[in-house]
Amino acid sequence: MRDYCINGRPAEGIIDLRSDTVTQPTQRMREAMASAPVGDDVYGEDPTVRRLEELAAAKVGKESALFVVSGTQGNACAYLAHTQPGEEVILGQNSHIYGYEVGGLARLGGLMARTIDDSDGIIRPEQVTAALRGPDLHFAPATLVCIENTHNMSGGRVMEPGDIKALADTVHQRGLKLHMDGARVFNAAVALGVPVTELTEPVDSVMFCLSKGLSAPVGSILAGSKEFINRARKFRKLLGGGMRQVGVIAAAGIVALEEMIDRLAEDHQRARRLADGLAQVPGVKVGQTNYRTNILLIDVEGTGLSAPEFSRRLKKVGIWINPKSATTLRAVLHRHIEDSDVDKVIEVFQEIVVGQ
Ligand code: TLP
Repeated sequence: MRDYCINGRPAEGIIDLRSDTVTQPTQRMREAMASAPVGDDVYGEDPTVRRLEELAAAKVGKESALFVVSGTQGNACAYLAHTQPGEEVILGQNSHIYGYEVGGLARLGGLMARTIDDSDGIIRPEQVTAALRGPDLHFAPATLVCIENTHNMSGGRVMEPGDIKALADTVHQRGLKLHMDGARVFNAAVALGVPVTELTEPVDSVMFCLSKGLSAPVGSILAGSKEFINRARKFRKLLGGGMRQVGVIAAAGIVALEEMIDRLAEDHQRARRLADGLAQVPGVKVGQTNYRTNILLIDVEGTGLSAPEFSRRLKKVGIWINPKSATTLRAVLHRHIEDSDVDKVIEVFQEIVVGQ
C-alpha cells in the first residue's frame, strides 16, 4: 500500500523514484512520536533526543552524537567544527557537500574547496597527497578531507572499509581530519554485509540521514568525539538548529535505527531487478557499480531522447524519475516501491523506446 501524498493528494498510482527522501514515517514511528517524552533540548532536557543521540553514537562507534535538522545542516556543523575560516577542504567534485549544499563551505565556513576527481565515487590516498600543497606562505592550509558513502552522484557507489582506512591513515599522517558524508552509510553497510562501524571507525566524524531510506520524516545525525560534538552543537545553534521539544521527531529516528536498517536490502534487490530489466531495453544503459545499493543512473542517450524528455514522458504515465543531466536519469529505490512497480517501470521504458 502506498500511504503517502504528493502535492497534497494521495499518491495512488504514482511510482515515485525521485528519491528515498519521499518515504513516509511508519505506523510505529507515528505511535512513538505521539507518545514521546519531551523536554527543552536547548537545555539538554529532552529525554527522547538524548536516547536517540546515545543510540546513534553507539551504532556508529563514536563517543557522542548530535541530532540535526537535515543532512545539509549536519555536514555544515561538521566542516564548521573541524576548520577555521580561510582554510582549504579537499573533497570530490561530484560530492553533495560541494555541489548541492548551496555553497555553504564558502558562504558559512569561509572555506576554500579543493575538488578532486570522484567520478567513480571513491577518493584515493594518492589523490589527497597530490592535492596537498604544503606550508608555503602563499597557500591556504588544508585541514579537512570529506568523503561520501554511498556516493550519490556516481549511482550509490560503496567505499569499502579497507579504502576508507587507507585514506584515513594518509589524511591523519598529514595532520588533517576526515569527515564522512554518510547520508546513506547504512545502505553501504547493508550492501557489504558488515557492521557500519567498519566504515565509520576510521573517520573523525560521520553524518548520516534518518530521513532517507530509513523513513524517518525529519533529521540526521552527526557523530564524532565528545569534544568535536560540543563544538558542533554550538554551530547547530548558530545555524538556527537549536530545537525545543524535538523528541516528537527524534522518536521516529529511534524507530528508524532500531527497525529500518536491515530492510534496506530489499531496496537494493529491487534496484538490481530494475537495473537488469532496463538493461534489456534498446538504447538504455544502466550505470555499473561495485555494489548495487538503492540508486541507479540510467543513461538514455542511445534511445534518441534526452533525459528531461524521457522524464516528461514517464511522468505522463505516473512514473516520476528526475533527470540528472542531459543524458542520464537518476532513480532511487525505497520502501514504497514494490516488485510490481519495478516491473511496470521496465514495461513503460520499453513502450517509450519502441513507440517513439
Ligand atoms: N540528497 C538529496 C538531494 O539533495 C540530491 C537526494 O535526493 O539524494 N548528502 C548526500 C549524499 C545526500 O544525498 C543528501 C541529500 C544530503 C547530504 C543532504 O541531506 P538533506 O536533504 O537532509 O539536507
